[in-house]
Amino acid sequence: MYWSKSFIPTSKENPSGAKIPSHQLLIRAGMIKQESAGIYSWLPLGFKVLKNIESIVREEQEAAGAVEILMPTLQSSDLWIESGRYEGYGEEMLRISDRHDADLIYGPTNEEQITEIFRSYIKSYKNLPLNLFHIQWKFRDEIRPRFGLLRGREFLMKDAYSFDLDKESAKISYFKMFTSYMRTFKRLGLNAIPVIADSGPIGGELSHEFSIITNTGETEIYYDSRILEIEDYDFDYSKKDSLENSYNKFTNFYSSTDDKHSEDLFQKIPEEFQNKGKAIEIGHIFSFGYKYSEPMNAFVNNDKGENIPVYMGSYGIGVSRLVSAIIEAYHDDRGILWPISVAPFQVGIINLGKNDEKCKKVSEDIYQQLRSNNIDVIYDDRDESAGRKYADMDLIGIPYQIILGPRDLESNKCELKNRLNDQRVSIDLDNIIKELLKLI
Ligand code: 5CA
Repeated sequence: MYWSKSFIPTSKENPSGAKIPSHQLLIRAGMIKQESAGIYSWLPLGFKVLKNIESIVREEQEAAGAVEILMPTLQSSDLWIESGRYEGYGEEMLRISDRHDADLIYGPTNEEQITEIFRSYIKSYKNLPLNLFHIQWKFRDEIRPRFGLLRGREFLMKDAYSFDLDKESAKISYFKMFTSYMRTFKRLGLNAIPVIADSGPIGGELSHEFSIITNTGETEIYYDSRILEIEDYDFDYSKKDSLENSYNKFTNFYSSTDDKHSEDLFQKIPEEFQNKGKAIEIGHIFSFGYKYSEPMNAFVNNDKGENIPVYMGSYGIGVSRLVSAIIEAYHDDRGILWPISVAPFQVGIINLGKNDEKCKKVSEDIYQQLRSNNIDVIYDDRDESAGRKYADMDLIGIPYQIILGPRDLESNKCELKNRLNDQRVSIDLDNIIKELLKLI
């Protein structure tokens, strides 16, 4: 992408009303634009990051055996009356009437809708287990939308729903999602902590939140810091033992949200590992059994011919919230430090000799070489000062930056800067692709 032909409205000013770094930086880097409270447009750079996160989430859901569908944003309120949640969900739910006075709601979550799909087609244990997911916009009329994408009203969620014959096999579905979440967050550059959680309006006995520690988090969690040292991402989805081992490794250490916290258990952790911190919840999983299948009549025949309700769970990841959460974890005073896996571009080219023909030619040449090697690159070809170009490239957080100036070119060299550690190395122009391919 040529910077001059893209649409990246960066700004030096901190937007008024944006209180936390991710919100400020998303606006300053020209990634999102607020349209009304908690509702945003996605500008090119923000949209690219959102899509990158979505791809990783999708790949890991599919690896764990979940199958993608797409449900509508608008749902019939009849379904919610059937499940018994229509009244209880309260003012967070946006209710709409169409021209025929039919009552609709803008989905804040999809348990009812998916149960309706399931019961329309599946009647036998032979089709179980099944896990269906979608990545779709949700609307929750939050009383206090704030912190940009962290607590929006319209937000993108990945939600998966599992269907099993009984509680025992539902455990395997839960382990699969639990472990796949750990892998997903690792790939996004995040050290997520699984935390025993309250199941709130979704319901059920077993529930975990996945949180990252940042000093701007909205909730507080208590945890054993040894949980952050576990490196176990090689489990085998086809083997129950392997999944259960991995699940146990993480859950054997104490961790809890505020409302489930037990000071007695916490005090049993050796003192040097006792930790408490502000956290952002990036995912939440639930096993709630028959809460929707019973009232909504989602029954299957078992191998004895008995008709029994299907055992369900649901598994959410805040895809748009993750854009902010990653920035909270990765930024400095100059801007964003994207992990390469989600960066809007992997490499940026800064041409410092805007009136120098040789600089222009070499920049263009390197740009084309990177593109033909499938490296995602942005070339800052604008008629701007060196200072502005450096500042903007750091603000938008491009991980590897190639800096081309007339002086370096005389000796056939350029600079390669690593945004994360700020190191700069001088590299022979002929080696630049080889070096980048090693890094990316
Ligand atoms: N149906 C279940 C799981 S599929 C569910 O709705 N779970 S949830 O309420 O916990 O939401 C799932 C994830 O969506 C949360 O972990 C969080 O990361 C994200 N999320 C929830 N509310 C918001 C919001 N207002 N703004 C941005 N992300 C949100």
